[in-house]
Amino acid sequence: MSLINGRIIQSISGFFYVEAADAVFECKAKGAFRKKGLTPVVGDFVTIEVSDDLKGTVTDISERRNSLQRPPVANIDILFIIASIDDPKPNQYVIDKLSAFAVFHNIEPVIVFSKSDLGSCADYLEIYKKSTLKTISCSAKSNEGIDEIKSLLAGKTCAFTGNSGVGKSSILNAIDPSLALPTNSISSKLGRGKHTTRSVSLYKLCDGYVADTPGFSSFDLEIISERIYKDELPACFPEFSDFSDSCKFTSSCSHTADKGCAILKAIDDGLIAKERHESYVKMYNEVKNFNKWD
Ligand SMILES: Nc1nc2c(ncn2[C@@H]2O[C@H](COP(=O)(O)OP(=O)(O)O)[C@@H](O)[C@H]2O)c(=O)[nH]1
Ligand SMILES: [Mg+2]
Ligand SMILES: [Zn+2]
Repeated sequence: MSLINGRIIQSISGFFYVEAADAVFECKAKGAFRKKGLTPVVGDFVTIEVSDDLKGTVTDISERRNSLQRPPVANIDILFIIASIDDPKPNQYVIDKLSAFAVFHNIEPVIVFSKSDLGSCADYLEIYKKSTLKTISCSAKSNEGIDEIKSLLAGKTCAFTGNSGVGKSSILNAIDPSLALPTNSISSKLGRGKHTTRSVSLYKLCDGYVADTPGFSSFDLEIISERIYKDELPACFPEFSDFSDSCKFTSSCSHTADKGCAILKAIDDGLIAKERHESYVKMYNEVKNFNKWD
């Protein structure tokens, strides 16, 4: 018996597949986790007790940097938010909501404007330039931006999200043709149905990991259902941080329309994009009645 450290890369009906010491071990979780209400998830860094050939028990779970519920996955470094410049057109509110969610969970959002061969994303880049969020213009057709995405993937655990049809599968295929993911796919819908039990996996891609394939379970917009409370929302818009402590009535300022709001002034001064603030206000109005004690 020996203890080794590894990472859960797949979970299927009670079994956890742990990559450790250049092998994959089929593991059960030790019973004590259940008493604590703790379930290992894909992406967890774990210690396993290896009994015999490639079988073992998860005995310890390292503290998670973040974790998502749908799909259940932990320790994500980057969320690639894909929005196509055309067919379908970008929905800025969706981009801002997803990026706010990522920031909230301590995940770096990278906004990818895809299908750059169909048009210019200059106007969007202008909006996001002041946001401090990373943006990439890319095309799976011309390969623009693909190397940049690759370089971000290296050594990281990532997830791709975005509406169906924006080109997620095409981008992943451009990064690694051996994935051969179906594109434009009804099959992705079929796949989704087939995988309703949601076995989750991490795939090796460019010296990094990608959570699932978008073929059957991208984050889509489901992740939005998790709650952010109104006092936590300003911090989800990184470009607000230089200003949010300077409002006249700091503790009560909602940064929506209040007198003496430093965020509103920064918009007037051209330091924060008004389009980003519009998304903030919209989100604020959605969450303002949530109470932590509900
Ligand atoms: N013009 C153009 N079309 C693309 C590009 N990437 C994907 N598409 C097309 O957009 C459609 C949806 O692509 P897909 O990768 O399946 O999107 P997904 O649903 O986000 O995985 C397909 O018809 C692709 O051929 C691109 O960079 N340029
Ligand atoms: Mg797809
Ligand atoms: Zn304010």
